Amino acid sequence: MAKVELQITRRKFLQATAAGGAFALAGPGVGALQAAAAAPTLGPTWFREGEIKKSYSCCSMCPWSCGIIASTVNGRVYKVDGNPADPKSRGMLCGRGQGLVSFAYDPDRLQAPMVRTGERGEGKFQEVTWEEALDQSAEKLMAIADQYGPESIAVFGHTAGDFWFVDYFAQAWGTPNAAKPSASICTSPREEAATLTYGSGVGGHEPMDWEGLQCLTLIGSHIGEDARNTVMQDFANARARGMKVIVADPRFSQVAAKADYWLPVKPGTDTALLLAWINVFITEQRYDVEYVAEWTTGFDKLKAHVADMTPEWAAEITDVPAELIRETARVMADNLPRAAIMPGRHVTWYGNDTQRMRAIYIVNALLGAYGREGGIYFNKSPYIESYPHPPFTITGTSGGCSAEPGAESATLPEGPTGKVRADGGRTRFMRGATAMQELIEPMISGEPYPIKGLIVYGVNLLNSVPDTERTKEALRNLDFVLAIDVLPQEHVAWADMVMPEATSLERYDDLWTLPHKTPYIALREPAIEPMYETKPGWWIARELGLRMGLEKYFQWETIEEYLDARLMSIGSSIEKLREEDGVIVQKGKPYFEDYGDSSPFATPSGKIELYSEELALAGFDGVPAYEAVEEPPDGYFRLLYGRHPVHTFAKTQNTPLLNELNPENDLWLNAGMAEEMGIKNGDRVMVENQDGIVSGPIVVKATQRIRPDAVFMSHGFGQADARLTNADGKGASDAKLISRYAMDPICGGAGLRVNFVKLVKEA
Ligand code: MGD
Ligand code: MGD
Repeated sequence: MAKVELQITRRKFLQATAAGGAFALAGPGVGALQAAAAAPTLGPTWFREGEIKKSYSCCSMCPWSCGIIASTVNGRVYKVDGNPADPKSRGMLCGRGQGLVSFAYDPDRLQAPMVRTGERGEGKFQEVTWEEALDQSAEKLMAIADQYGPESIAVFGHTAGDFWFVDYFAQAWGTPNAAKPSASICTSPREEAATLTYGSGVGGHEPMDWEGLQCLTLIGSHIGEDARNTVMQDFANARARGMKVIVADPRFSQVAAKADYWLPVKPGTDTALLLAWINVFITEQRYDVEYVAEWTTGFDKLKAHVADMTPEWAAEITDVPAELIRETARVMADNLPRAAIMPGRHVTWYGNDTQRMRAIYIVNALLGAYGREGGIYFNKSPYIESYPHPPFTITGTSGGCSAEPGAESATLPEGPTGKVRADGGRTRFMRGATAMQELIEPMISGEPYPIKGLIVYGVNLLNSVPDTERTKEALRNLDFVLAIDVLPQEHVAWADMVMPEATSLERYDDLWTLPHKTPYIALREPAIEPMYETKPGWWIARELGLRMGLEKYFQWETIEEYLDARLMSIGSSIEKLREEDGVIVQKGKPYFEDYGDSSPFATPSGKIELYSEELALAGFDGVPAYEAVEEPPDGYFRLLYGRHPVHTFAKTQNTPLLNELNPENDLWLNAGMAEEMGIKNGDRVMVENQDGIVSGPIVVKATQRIRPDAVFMSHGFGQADARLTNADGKGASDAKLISRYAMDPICGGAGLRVNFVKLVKEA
C-alpha cells in the first residue's frame, strides 16, 4: 500500500521537477503529496479537513536558504512553497526544497538525547533525559576547560542553526577553535582573494547582476547540478534573452550543454587559462581602459607579468586550443562591462586556489565589471542590531558562507588564556575563518596545544572533512564529543552524548540576514511543535550556556523575546514581520553611483589591487602565477566530484523522497578509456585511491562528456551506517576517497582535488 503511494508521488514529483534533472524548479503543490507519502495511513484529502496555518521560514535543505511558506493542518506540515516576497526563492523552490517535508518526517530521525554505552564508533547508546544530557555535557566540558583551558574545546557548526553554537556560544565561551566547513573546505579562497583584491568578501549571494549580464563565464561552477534556486532562475532568464555563456570544466556538465563555448580544460590548469585571457585583453587593448585607469592599481606590473603568457603558451598547459582561448577572450571583451566570471562557491581545489581566484577577479576588473550594471554589483548586508549582550570573550572566529564581507579581523583572536587558533593560522592571512581540517591534528598530537572536547553541530564530520581515518583517530582521542544533529549520521556513532535537534520546520532560528543586492531580513518561525523529544538549537545552546557560567550572554528567556529585541532596532517585531509576508527588504548600494565621492573598495589603496603589495610583502606572488599541480600516476585518474541536483552534500541521501529520486551516484568515465579497460556502461566497479582506500561499488557511466584523465562522482553517497536505512551502502564515497588534501597557504583552504583513483571491476 505504502509502496504504491510512493510510486504515484514519485511520478508527480518528477513531472513537477522536470524529471529531477538540472534546472528543475517546482511551484506550489508537490509537498502535499510528499506529506501524504510520509503518512501512508492518511487519505489523499486529509489536508483539506482542517484549518490551514501558514508560517514563514527559510528552507534548510541547503545553505542558500530560500524563503518558504509552510502550510500546516492539524499540527502536520503538508507542503512548503517558495515565498513570493523572498528575494531568493521568488515563489519557487528546487527539488531539494520540495523534499523538506520528507526530510522532517524521515522515520530514521534522532528522537531522544542519548549517552554512549559502547565503544566509540559502535553506535551503542542509552536514552537519557534532557536534564541529564545537559548536566553531564556541561560537567565534562567544564572539566576539560579546567585542565586544558577553554581553547581546548572546539566547536564545529554548519546548517541553518549554526549561529547559536559556532558563533554565539563559541564566542561567549571563548574558544578561537570554532569552525564551519563552508569556510576552509569551501569558500575561503574566494573570500580571501576578494578581500585582497577589492577589499571585501563575496559574502552570501554571488553578486552577478543577472538582469543586464551579457556574457557569463563559469570556471568549474556547474549551475543546474549546483542547484541553487535563484541562480538557476537567473541563469535561465538571462540565457533566454541571449546572454553568452562560456564554461571551462573538464566535464561536459549540464551547464556546459547549454553554453556557447565549452573549454574542456585540463584539471588544475585554470590559472594558465585566466592569465592567457588577461594577455589577450592587454595585448589587443580589449579591456576597459578608463575603468582600469580610475579604479585599479598595479596594471603595469600585471602587463609585464602576462607579456609572454599567450594563448599558445596556455594551450600547451590547459589542452584548450589557442584559437578557442583567443576567441573566448574576445567574446568577453566585446560585451564589457556586462561580462564577468562568476566567483564560484566550492573553490578549494588544488591548494593554490587563492591565486586562481585572484586571477578571476583580475579578469573581472579588466572587464570593468565591478559596480557596473550588468556586471558585478556590490553586496550589502541589511541593517539590524544584534541582541544586546556584554562583549564576547573572543570575537571573529568562524566565518564561512555567511561571513559578513570585510568583517574579517586582521589579527587572530586570542582565547581567555592567550592562545590563538590551533589551526596553524599564524599570519594575517587565513584570517577569515578557522580552518576546520587543521583542527583535527591538535586533537591527535596535542600540538600546538591539545584540543580535548568537541561540540559538533550540524556538521557531517565523516563525510565533509578530508581524511576520514584521521578524523576517526581524533574522535578516539578526545575526552568528550557532543553531537547535535537530526539524523544518525556516521559521526554520531562516535559521540559520547547525542542531542537530537528539532528540524527547521519545528523551531525558530535567528533572523536570516545576508549580504544581497536588495539586503533583506527573513523570519524563521516554526510550522509545528518539535517532534519526539527533540529541542531547538537556540534552546540547547542556551541551556548548555547557563550550565557553563555564561548566564550574562543568555539573558533572554524565550526566543520570541530575543527576536523581538533585534527587530525593535528597525521598528519591527515578529508580528509585524509576519504581516509583511515574513520578509523585510531594504535598499542596497549596488553600483558606483550609490557611493558618491567615496570608494566602494576597502583595500589599502581604495582601488582594485591587480598587484597585491600585501601578498608580496608576505612572500607570495603579487600577481597570480601559474603553478603546475601533481599529475595522476600511471593507471590512475584524478578524482573529481560535485553536486547532484536533488541532493545536498551528504545529508539528504536518506531523505525518503530524494532517495527515491536518486538513491546512488554513478562514476563518469571517459567512454574511450572505458572501452580500453573493458568496462561497459552500467558495470559496477570499486574505486581505490592512491592510499589503498576502497569505496563502492558504483555504477559506471561511460561517456564522452568527461576528459580521459579524470573521473567524476557526485558527493555525499557511499555512506556506512545501518541506521540510515535509505542511504546505507549506496554508491561510492568521494569523501572517503579524499584521504589527502593540499592546504592553501594564503587562505587555509583544503584543496580536495589532489586525489587519484583506479577502478577495480567488481567480482
Ligand atoms: P552535510 O552533509 O550537509 O555537509 O559540510 P556539511 O554541512 O557537514 O551535513 C550536514 C549535517 O547537519 C548532517 O549531519 C545533517 O544530518 C545535519 N543536519 C541537517 N539539518 C540539521 C539541523 O537542522 N540541525 C542539526 N543540528 N543538524 C542538522 C558541507 C561542506 O562539505 C561544504 S559547505 C562543502 S562546499 C564541501 N563539499 C565537499 C565535497 O563536495 N566533497 C567532499 N568530499 N567533501 C566536502 N566537504 C565540504
Ligand atoms: P562543485 O559542486 O564542486 O562546485 O557548487 P560549485 O561551486 O559549482 O563543482 C564542481 C565542478 O567543477 C564540476 O562540474 C567539476 O567537473 C568541475 N571541475 C573539477 N575540477 C576542475 C578544474 O580543475 N577546473 C575546472 N574549470 N573545473 C573543474 C558548490 C555549491 O553548490 C556549494 S559550495 C553549495 S553550499 C551548494 N550545495 C549544493 C548541494 O549540496 N546540492 C545541490 N544540488 N546544489 C548545491 N548548490 C551549491
